[in-house]
Amino acid sequence: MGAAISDIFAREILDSRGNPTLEVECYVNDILRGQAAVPSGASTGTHEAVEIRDGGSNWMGMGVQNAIQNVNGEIRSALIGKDPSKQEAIDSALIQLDGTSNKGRLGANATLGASLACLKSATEGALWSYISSGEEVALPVPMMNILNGGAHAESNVDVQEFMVVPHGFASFTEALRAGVEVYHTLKSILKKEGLLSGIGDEGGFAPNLSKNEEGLKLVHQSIINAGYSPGNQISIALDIAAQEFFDGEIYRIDGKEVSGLELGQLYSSWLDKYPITSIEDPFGEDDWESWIAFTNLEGNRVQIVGDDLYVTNPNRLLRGIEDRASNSILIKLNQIGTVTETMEVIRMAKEAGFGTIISHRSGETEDHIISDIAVGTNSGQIKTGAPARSDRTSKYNQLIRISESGIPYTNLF
Ligand code: 2PG
Ligand code: MG
Repeated sequence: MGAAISDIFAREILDSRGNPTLEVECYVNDILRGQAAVPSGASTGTHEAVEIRDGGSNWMGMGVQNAIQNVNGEIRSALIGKDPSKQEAIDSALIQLDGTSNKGRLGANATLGASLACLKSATEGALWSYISSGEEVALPVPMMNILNGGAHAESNVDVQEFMVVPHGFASFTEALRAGVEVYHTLKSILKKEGLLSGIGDEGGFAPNLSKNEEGLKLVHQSIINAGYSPGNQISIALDIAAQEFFDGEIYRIDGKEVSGLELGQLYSSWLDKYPITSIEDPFGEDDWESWIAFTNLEGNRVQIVGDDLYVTNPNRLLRGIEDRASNSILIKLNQIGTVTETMEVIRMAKEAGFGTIISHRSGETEDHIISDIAVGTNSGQIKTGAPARSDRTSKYNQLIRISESGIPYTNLF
């Protein structure tokens, strides 16, 4: 008997924010082979595939019982008997079964859980190696979110993520150690200045600051105090998540109302002063005009990353490539809802010369499949939060394990 999916089973588990999410299991020839959990965003893009939540009073309306029923009913029936190594056939069955353009009927949380569980069940060997199918691989440069603001923190900071990017190292493990040392150094600086409060959803510190630029100063100082060379060894990356403070016309930042053009000028002034290598979502998700103007102006000196802009959707990415709206894309599997569609977007982005960053969500679980996907697709970069809390460290720890295979560290920036 050849390998065939014999059962698919979903259960409700908890994510890192204490909200329910799906964990899906895939059985092959009656043996459990793959188990995958689905993440969930807070600063979600309007154009993302739909995550189904139950509403009502249980779990403050956040339950996923309907999505679970979709997996344990329709999806299970559609996938039983399929060869787990035929990911494209599995995913096209899911897409057809859903029948909508945004996974709104079955839920992208249901389809992604099933799709990922099948991917994991297709190999007994290293998942990254299976995904790469013999192509060149490297360990990704991590973007480590050490200071949280925006929708991920109860602070007055508008910028959602201040990240350190330890690119100037010979190996992934040295780079990770440097990033961790900067994280601890930031903690001691904040403590000394009386700014240490709690941490945000992605494990970074979440102080109140007088201005967004203070975050840049603090991170820059932390790199220096930790003994590293800013720009040469460790740079700064930002996720502005500007949609969160955009009303369709005006951006509200630092207590001021500014146009897209003025916001771009603020970023340019930051680029002049700080070693920033990457800016994500500098403008709203449909403010294409500001994206295009800023990429035209600064695209040669900084990576400009579309997250809410593209939502890992091939049609939106195509527009961005044609219009040169950015030079890089953030990849989140649950924004599109299947493995195959995600792989297609990565391929399109690479062909266009775009940077690719595999990303976690602010609501995560202990599942570390994105680490294998980042290596297996040779994405070059991974964004997976602070080096703190198990929902974040599980990804870094998996990359440490993968690094033992002796594959090189990506050479970037
Ligand atoms: C982002 C993500 C992850 P969320 O905006 O890039 O950091 O946040 O999952 O809340 O969309
Ligand atoms: Mg983002």
